Amino acid sequence: MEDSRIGLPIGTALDRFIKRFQDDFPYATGELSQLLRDIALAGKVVNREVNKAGLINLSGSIGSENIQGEDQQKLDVLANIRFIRAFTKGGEACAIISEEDEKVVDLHNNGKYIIAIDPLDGSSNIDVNVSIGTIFSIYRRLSPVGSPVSEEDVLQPGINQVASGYLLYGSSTILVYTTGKGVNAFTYEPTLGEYFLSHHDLRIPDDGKIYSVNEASAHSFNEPVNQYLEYCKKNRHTARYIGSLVADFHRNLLKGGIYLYPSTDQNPQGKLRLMYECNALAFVVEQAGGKASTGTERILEIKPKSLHQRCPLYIGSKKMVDRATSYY
Ligand code: AHM
Ligand code: MG
Repeated sequence: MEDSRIGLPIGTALDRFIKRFQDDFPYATGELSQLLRDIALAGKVVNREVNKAGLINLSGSIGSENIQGEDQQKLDVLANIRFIRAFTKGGEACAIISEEDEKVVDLHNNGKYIIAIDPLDGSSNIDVNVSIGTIFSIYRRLSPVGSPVSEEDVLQPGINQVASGYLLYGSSTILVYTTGKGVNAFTYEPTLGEYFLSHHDLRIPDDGKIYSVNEASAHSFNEPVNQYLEYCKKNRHTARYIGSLVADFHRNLLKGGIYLYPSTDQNPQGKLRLMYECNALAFVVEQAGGKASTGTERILEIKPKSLHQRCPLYIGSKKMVDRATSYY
């Protein structure tokens, strides 16, 4: 099956695809391509560890807590190490913002890119064989190479992303990313150790019937959210909630749907993190024709004030996000 628009067939290996489109990237020096390769490679390593987690007793808590006060799972820590190692060796990134690290990881090199990453999202699902994922954003540094990495470099709004995406370790492992020219997905073939183009120029359906929200918190949702949930029920929508953002998002991307994590009494700003969860998926969904909002504001336009800032998230099919936010 040859895709006439890009001249590359479904089944093209990731590396070949990246090479073919390298010149389309902003600045096109090959470093962004290399970063994507680094992410894909570290993703293979994490995929291997995720797959054997039950076997070698890697899963479960190690008793320490990360800076959000959440239980840190062993695989969270491992995934963080794998990705940071890949970026350190690669040399294209100068700084990393990670869910697992309180401060910016400054690599003290001449790299031009800043990475924001949630190395293993949905980690409470590891022990029960449910899909989990890695979420990443890539920014260009604003200060000149050679100078220290500045706060400006690190706290950039999502609209500045040059690439973003995620790896979903699910029934199969898939890498989905955008460099601002549509969204492509590559399914991992473990026996060959290679990713192949499986979804070219992904478009999220404009409308859908699936809504994904942790409704156990409905008592503390604000009125507009509950009004929208009422609408979903009256209009025979379908509730689907895995509890792994990447997995819920990916299903909705393919089938049409909306994912909501509004503010709650426990998490007044919402639970999800702007810099390494919301922005990356917001860039992907917009590139696929969907929308991402806090309820009142476009996610990609928020100017971050801190590394681990949270925000409410409404993300998915355009018409569903428009309807959900219309109650505000
Ligand atoms: P994590 O980064 O600690 O894994 O938390 C983020 C996860 C998302 O993947 C998921 O959608 C959400 O938290 C589930 O939260 P809740 O259990 O409150 O419904
Ligand atoms: Mg997370």
